[in-house]
Amino acid sequence: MDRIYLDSNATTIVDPRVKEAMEPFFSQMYGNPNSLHDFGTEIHPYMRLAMDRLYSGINAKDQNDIIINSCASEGNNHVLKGVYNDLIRNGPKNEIITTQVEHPCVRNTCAFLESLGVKIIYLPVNSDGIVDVDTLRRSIHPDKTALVSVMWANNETGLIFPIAELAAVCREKGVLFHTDAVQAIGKIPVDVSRVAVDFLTFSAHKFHGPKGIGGLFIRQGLKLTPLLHGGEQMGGKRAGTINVPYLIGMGLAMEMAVDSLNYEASTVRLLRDRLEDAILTIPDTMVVGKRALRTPNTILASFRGIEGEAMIWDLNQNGVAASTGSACASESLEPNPTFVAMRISDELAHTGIRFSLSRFSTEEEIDRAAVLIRQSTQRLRAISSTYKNGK
Ligand code: 7TS
Repeated sequence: MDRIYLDSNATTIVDPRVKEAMEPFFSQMYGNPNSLHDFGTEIHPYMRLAMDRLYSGINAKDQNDIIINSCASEGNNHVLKGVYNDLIRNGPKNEIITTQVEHPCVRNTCAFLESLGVKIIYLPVNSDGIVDVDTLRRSIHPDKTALVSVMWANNETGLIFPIAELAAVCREKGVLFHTDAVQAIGKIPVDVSRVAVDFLTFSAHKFHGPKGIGGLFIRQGLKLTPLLHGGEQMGGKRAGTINVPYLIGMGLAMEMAVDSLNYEASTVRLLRDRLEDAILTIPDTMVVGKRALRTPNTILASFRGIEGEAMIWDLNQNGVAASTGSACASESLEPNPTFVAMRISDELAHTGIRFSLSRFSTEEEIDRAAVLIRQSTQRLRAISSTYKNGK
């Protein structure tokens, strides 16, 4: 039986063309790009091409910076801890604003900064599951707020936040704005020339590139204390020998992700809607967030009487890979942050189950998954006392 992968918000298959493009940089062109001999310098044009692809992928001008790093968790840590060092520890401000539904690498870094005395404001979400622009506007204290950090699209629900408007409020109030765009790149257009973001993070493995490499966009002229001190790589902004094969892969993956945006918005969206329609024919089921407000590939569903973890286990037994939300939090049986923020945990199960597609998902897989999901709910409800008693 062929397995069905519906966990593309956790990670994606590396596109075979990306893998092929990386190949020569392991054992043929393996020099350190900082070396002065040919082994080092012959790599430069390939790196330049990869960087150009990253810049044009998010429509960034050359005067801005994209720091290559190991993952989005690193990029997010860099922004939060860098701003802490630059504006809070050594400066006049003492507050960071974020949301209740950020990925753990933002929320837990904020919790760490809180332990150092920083005031963190966790913005709630509205009944649509997104942050209101007015809520942010009311929460900013221009003399105290050092940074606002709001994700572009949510990893659990796919809900897209009004980043252009949120960034504009921050610009107007003179406050730095960061967005974690991990779940937006390759799914919806991301254009830093139109949106006033100061910092933006992304990660190659979410758009069919390799794991272990990401990028941090920094708007021209902004200073950010490095997270890693050491050599002069990345102009002194991030020490450590760059992972050349992965950078080459990430550049191509970015170009292909942007080229595939129409396909995502049409075909992937249709497949997602097909699966969602099928899921919604199962009794006592809900999907979080309006379709039009979500990235085209994501469904967070809740089935009354069924905890997400139980269903993941059951589906996995039957060849379907899904998740409750962030794999980074999957050891703990905590409710999804979105469930808590939207106060929906009491109505249905405590945890939802996320199905996330990609451009590699097929119609045959979706139709097979729909049947398997229905069967799974029937099996699990037959043994669920909360379902039987609650009815
Ligand atoms: N930010 C968001 C919004 C994410 O979804 C993830 C990974 C990260 C940051 C971390 O990225 P990394 O490059 O450090 O791996 N999210 C998930 C997820 O939803 N399920 O598994 C991983």
